[in-house]
Amino acid sequence: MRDSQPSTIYLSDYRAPDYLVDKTELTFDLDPQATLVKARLKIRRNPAVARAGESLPPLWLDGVDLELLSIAEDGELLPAQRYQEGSGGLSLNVEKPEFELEVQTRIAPESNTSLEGLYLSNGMYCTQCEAEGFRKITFYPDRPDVMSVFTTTIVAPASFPVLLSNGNKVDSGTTDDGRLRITWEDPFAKPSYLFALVAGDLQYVEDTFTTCSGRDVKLQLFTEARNIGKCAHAMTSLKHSMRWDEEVYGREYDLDIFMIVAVDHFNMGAMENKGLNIFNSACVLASPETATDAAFQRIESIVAHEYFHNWSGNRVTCRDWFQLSLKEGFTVFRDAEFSADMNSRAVKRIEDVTLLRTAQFAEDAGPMSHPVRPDSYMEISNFYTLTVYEKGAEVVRMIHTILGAEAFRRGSDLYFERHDGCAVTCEDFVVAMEDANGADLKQFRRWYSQAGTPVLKVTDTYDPKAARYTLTIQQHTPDTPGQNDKQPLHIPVTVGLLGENGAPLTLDESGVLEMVLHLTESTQNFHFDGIKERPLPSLLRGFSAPVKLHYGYSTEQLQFLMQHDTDPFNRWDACQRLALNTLYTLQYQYREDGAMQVPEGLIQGFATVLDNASLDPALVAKMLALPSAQEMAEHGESVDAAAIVAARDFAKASIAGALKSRFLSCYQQLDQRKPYQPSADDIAQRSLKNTCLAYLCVDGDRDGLALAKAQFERDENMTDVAAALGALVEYAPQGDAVEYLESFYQQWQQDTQVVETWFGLQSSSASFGTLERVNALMKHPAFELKNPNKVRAVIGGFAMRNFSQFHHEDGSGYQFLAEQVIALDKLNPQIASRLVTPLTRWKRYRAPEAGQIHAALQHINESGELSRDLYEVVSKSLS
Ligand code: B3K
Ligand code: ZN
Repeated sequence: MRDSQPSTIYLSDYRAPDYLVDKTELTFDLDPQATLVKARLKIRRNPAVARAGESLPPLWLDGVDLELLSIAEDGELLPAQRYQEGSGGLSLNVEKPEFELEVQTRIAPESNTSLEGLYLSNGMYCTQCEAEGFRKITFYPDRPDVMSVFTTTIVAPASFPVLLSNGNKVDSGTTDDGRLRITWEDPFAKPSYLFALVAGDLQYVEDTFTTCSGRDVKLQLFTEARNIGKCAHAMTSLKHSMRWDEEVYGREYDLDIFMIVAVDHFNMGAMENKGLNIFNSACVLASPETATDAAFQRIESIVAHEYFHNWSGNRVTCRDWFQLSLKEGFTVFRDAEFSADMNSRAVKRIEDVTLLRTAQFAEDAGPMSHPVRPDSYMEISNFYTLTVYEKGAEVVRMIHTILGAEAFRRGSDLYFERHDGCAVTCEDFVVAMEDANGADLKQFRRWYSQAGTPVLKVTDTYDPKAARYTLTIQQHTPDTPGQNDKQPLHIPVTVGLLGENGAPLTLDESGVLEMVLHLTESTQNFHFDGIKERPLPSLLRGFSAPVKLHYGYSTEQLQFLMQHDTDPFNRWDACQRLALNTLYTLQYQYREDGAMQVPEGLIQGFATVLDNASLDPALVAKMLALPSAQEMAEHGESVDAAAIVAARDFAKASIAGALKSRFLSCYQQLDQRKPYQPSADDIAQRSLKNTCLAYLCVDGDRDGLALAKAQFERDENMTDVAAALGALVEYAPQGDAVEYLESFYQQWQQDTQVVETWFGLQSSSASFGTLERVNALMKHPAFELKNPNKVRAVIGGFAMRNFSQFHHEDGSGYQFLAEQVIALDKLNPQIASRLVTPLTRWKRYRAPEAGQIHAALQHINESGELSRDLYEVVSKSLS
């Protein structure tokens, strides 16, 4: 436990900066243990807060893990009494309103395992500064509302031929002692969190993009030589993103060069540093032989996300970190729409909603629950959450739904024009949307400040005489830590009505078949006139708001919607509801007397879906996938992990048995040999084919396993190979599984990304990924506790994607995770704090598990001094 509690920072305490930094000149003399950093800063009193005749306040410079070598003002070394070095920074007594400060510090990138600031990855120097990493590089007002023009000079031995930073290269040469020296200048003022530096022995691929105004932009993707063949997909994705942002948002790229660098050691997916994006290798490198379709699609969306930040994040940035969703929610919405345009819109929506329902709703209902714009934090790194990102994107999507596409574009144009070059707030975004359209989003703003997932209860009545159909919708948002008595929200509910023959009914005299209901009261009635028959409502189409919706659909009604709804998302949703209802029944039966039986309704429903040749195969694959155990745990109270596992296993086996011949013929029909393309159509076909394969292998079916073995050995592309290997690992006799895994490893041991896939397949396998095997994987020579991807694959795969083994009744999974979190916290607090998430949900579980999980959390809490990151999550979870 800590001696002193880390302090809490409040949004309400925000003050504009006392000083501005007009110019920042940095010089790095790179060395693994003793990098010298010289920072020359042109500083002036912020006129917005200055008062006539005032005495000048001290200047605060953030600084962490820095060795201060010297500090000078206007060329004169400062005496010790002019400044005080304290924990987290340095305070300088200021004597004039404008001056130049020169600070020299020494840092040790090689010892930096937090992967924040300047660090080494496979011998390559790289940086990660968001949110507060720049203070680990030099003393600086490390806050996003201080925007400065940066010039960066890098000096390094000749064994580091590639030296990169933001902006344009303006000078290069060699020093007297033969080292390389390169200077970069970024003409756009930016906050320190967007600073980046890379130095290494790297190769690159290059392309050109001609912008809408006819400027040529050089595009370069840097990676270690062994990965140079894996860059094509990211480059194509980048060009698609650049064109899309011009066409859909009117946003043109601004510098003459755009660079991406792939790095193996990275805490998250990627980072949008101005002109020099740095990516986790797994989120940028791909080839058909080594990457799955899911990886191809992830790369496309992350490349787009980081590129889109150039406007939503960099040109217009956040005033303070409470406003994080201003850039992240908006940019996630932008990248989701891009992916929807490039691939299947319905499938993209289904994937995003699944993530929201499984993980964001759980966050909203857990101890770390916070609004899209949090009010307080101890450690900002803990607030890069699904709530800020995914729910934040839903909030932007709802504005889009409420205003309509054209009005939304007017709003975004005004937002970019009004705030270009500024650090602003979520409120500024909403005001721009209102001002551009004369709209009123007063009540809507509550989405930014109220935490928790709203629950909608819908009932209906039909009056045949008056031909009037009425929907009554009630809303309620549950209390969350620190927030009680929520006010009603403005919730857009998109609806359609289906007639008895399945055809859509017109909803008003204008003949529309779908409309947005604006729910603003706690309880509200919506009337539809001229309705000649009792309709079946299709509610919350496209998941028009991030809420839980209850309407008493019968099994027959859900089957009807699965067949007839014109909204593909709601077809899938009807199928999910049917599956969830079934799984709850099975869970109940399992607890009662263990005798389970899958109702005919679900099997019939699945059969109809498989037989419907007109459906997109990717949508069919999604419909056939049972809700995950994690999602079931999220929907339930007093969660019984064993019952969830038993219910899912039983349902899977029953469906597999009943529909075996259908799965087989569908598999055979789709198993066409053709060269790999990551196109939407081909991805859709492979996803349905491999869904069928997984069902065919359930319970070790010999015919199914033979198909999987053949597919594995054909070795055509990683999507098919990994799907086949996954099925074999799960269902083949364990001795065989070990052999397949070994031959796979022999083939791919040199490829970092494939080895990560190999780790993840094992640790997340319900039958194969026992704690014993996971412990063995952690001793494998390819495992590295200092590499977040390996940690996520092995420990994360087990704790977050292997429900049955992690929740083993002896509690060993929880103890294991606690030990790993304690060890990781000493190396990389951000990763430790993420990984502890499954333990924070202890209150949802029933008695034995809840106690065991709580004990594991207590153990972490008592293990010694925790990082601020981990302390915040653990202490909030225990309280
Ligand atoms: N902005 C970065 C995230 C930085 C996370 C720092 N802990 C990536 C992104 O959202 O685009
Ligand atoms: Zn982002």
